Amino acid sequence: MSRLVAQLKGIIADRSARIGVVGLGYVGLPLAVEFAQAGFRVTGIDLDRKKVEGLKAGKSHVEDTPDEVVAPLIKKRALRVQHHYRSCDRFDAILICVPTPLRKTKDPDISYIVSAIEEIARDVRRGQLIILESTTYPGTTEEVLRPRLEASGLRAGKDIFLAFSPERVDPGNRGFVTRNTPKVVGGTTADCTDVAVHLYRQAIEHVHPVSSTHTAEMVKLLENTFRAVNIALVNELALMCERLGLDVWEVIDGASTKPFGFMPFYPGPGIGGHCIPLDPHYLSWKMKTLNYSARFIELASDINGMMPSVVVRKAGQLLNDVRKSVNGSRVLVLGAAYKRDIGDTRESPALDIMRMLDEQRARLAFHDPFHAQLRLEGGKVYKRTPLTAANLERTDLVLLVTDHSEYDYDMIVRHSRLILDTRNATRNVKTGRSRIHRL
Ligand code: SAJ
Repeated sequence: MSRLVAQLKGIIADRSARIGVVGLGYVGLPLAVEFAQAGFRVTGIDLDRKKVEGLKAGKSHVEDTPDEVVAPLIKKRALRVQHHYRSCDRFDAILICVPTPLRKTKDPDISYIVSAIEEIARDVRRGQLIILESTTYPGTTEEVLRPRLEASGLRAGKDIFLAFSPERVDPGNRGFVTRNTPKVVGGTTADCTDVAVHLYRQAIEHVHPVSSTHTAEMVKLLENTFRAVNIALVNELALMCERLGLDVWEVIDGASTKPFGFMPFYPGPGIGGHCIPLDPHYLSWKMKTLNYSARFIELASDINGMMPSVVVRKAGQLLNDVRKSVNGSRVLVLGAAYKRDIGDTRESPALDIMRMLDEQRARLAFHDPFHAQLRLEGGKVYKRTPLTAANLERTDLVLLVTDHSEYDYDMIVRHSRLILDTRNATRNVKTGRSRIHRL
């Protein structure tokens, strides 16, 4: 082991290592908190001054990392925050957790990674460990981060240490949090992997080393492509069952009795969030540069992407069956978030569904426990409609898009004339089944 590796591992072990976390969103803030709670002095960097000022006041902007966790760490200065990159050379380890969105063309947008690494490279010094956590295509760490760091003349694996470790934060998951979600780590060299694993092992229960940064980058893309493709499979199964006159939910429940070799996914109104709709496109984009077409990813994206239209088509059919048109009908959309029990509406299919219904001139209303109002892409703002028996009874079609646990589904069915349930959320409601239609 080189003297530098031994030295870095030493200050990690005795917690004297200073840690910088770049990006204080739903990934970076919980990560910064874990290392601060493990006894390190941690500095969070986020360019959003409002977030930084809020954190300085002990206020958290991340649902899963509440004020009562953040405030004491800020108070005892175990966690500091800043809205600039000044003096990054004081950190012994820097973890980069910035967004990796898609452009409108569904091409990767790694501009946040590039600006972060260019700021870090300005102050890079011998002995630093830099780890990228943002989901990206295989090769990003070696092709984008490494050259910018080595422009300093320092060599990765010799003078500095470079690794990739995919984030696995599942918003709203109370069972799996940063500390107890296994962490995959791959470095530019064996020494890079070694020091990165050593760092994570101070704050995370299970760390799984892999042989390279490319491998670690690909692990994450497999995880989320697996989900996107399997969700698309059951969405297509729903379309098949509709044509076969079968109940797709019953078919999936039947298949789920198989104790091995099967894992249930469920149809829905489409896919939302910051991971599943986006991450697989990082892989298909990379493969295009290698003249390979990632057909599963493209097909999954097409099928998942058409589900909002399927829902709107079905809503139109149901209204037509009771001699009503979408135009002028009162339609109440229940749930705006992309999945149950959280407020996040990023890429939410509910927004697409509302936009299409609005275009067809439905008399649209919405309810979501996490949102008092909603602004659609075109700028139209909807105030939340109270979820009362009276409002349900005056609605022509109730469209269940997000199956929040707090909804009283018996009450909803009891007072609704017509329901399109895209999540099978009313499966346990015994009465009024004739008013319920599902995907
Ligand atoms: N969805 C379906 N049918 C399913 C499962 C999901 O339509 O059977 C929809 C959801 O409603 C949502 C979208 O797909 O709109 C994505 O759902 P998700 O459960 O994958 O939730 P995410 O986006 O929060 O995914 C996160 C991911 N975590 C990370 O990327 C670190 C994912 O890898 C996790 O597996 C997932 O949480 C989880 O298990 O809950």
